[in-house]
Amino acid sequence: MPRVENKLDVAYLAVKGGKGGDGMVHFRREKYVPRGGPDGGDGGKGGDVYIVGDKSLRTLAHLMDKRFLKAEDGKPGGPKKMKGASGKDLYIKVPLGTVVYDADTGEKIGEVLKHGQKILVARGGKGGRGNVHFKSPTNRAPQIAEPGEEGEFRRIKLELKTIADVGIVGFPNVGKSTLLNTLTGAKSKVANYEFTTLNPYLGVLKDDLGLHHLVLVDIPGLIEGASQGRGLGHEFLRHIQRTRALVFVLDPTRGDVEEQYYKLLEEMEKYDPEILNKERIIVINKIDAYDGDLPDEIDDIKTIKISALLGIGIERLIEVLFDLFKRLAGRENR
Ligand SMILES: Nc1nc2c(ncn2[C@@H]2O[C@H](COP(=O)(O)OP(=O)(O)OP(=O)(O)O)[C@@H](O)[C@H]2O)c(=O)[nH]1
Ligand SMILES: [Mg+2]
Repeated sequence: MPRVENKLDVAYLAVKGGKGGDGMVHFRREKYVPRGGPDGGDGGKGGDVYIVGDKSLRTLAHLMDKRFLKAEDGKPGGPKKMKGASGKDLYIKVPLGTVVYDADTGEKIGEVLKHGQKILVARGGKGGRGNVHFKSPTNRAPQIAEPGEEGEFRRIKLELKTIADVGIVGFPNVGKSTLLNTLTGAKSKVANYEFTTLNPYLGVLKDDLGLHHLVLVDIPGLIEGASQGRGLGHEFLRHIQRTRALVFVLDPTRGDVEEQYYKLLEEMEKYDPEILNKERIIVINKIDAYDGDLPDEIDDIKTIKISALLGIGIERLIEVLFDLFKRLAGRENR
């Protein structure tokens, strides 16, 4: 399957280091010394461009409208051998988990894993030397100085690594782990009590021919108040952010399924409204254990009724999952 690039997960930027300041052509001016020697100073160095990790960011959305970013130029040299000031470095903040590539060569430049970690992406130009450096026995009044060097130019691609294509979300004990296992043959622990799963668990779903695959992650159960940190809520919600699409697992034996869905959405929205931009699939599980009516649609999304335990409706779910990702890939390739 072509890699699906969620718009918030990839950004392309052109960056340029600041130009070095020009060296100066200047001669000493003193009273009674009509022709002083050269004293033109060096230009300052242009600023560098860095990518820097910021733990408060979750996406690259703040860079989507940026095309070209440049660090400050160095200042020119001055008289009396005065060196020009260096241009200020430019720091481009990105969320942790961002991988930086050279967009032209595809070469990986680095990966931002820690808050405050810096990766140099474009060096500023050196300042030019002033004419004070060009004096020689044969040329006591050099009219030459070096111009500042151009800053380095580079096109870069920033990519926020996701932990999985699909996150499986729902309240505790609704069958999320059972579903992951049924879909992928993973061995996430299943038990009839809440909070069986305490860490995200990954599984890989392959299509019939084994050509395409999707990585699914079983996320520990969310509860009301998760957005305020209840039940390790923040930890779990952070994993949800690092997925491209969500499968909501609703359990009719637990109560009204629409209510469950909207409560889950509410917790996600309170934590990070951008989670709601992810594609959603709604699954109603445990239909083998429930006799009542079930909605065919919730929030304008067709529900898929399944029994993760008995394998009912799973084929349909797999089709919907692959269709979704083909659609996303098509949109990205346009
Ligand atoms: N009848 C029935 N029971 C199911 C189905 N799917 C899961 N269960 C049962 O529901 C219980 C909870 O299943 P899990 O897969 O551990 O649920 P979970 O959502 O991962 O739970 P936590 O990790 O605690 O949030 C287990 O006893 C499962 O056997 C189903 O389709 N039908
Ligand atoms: Mg579980």
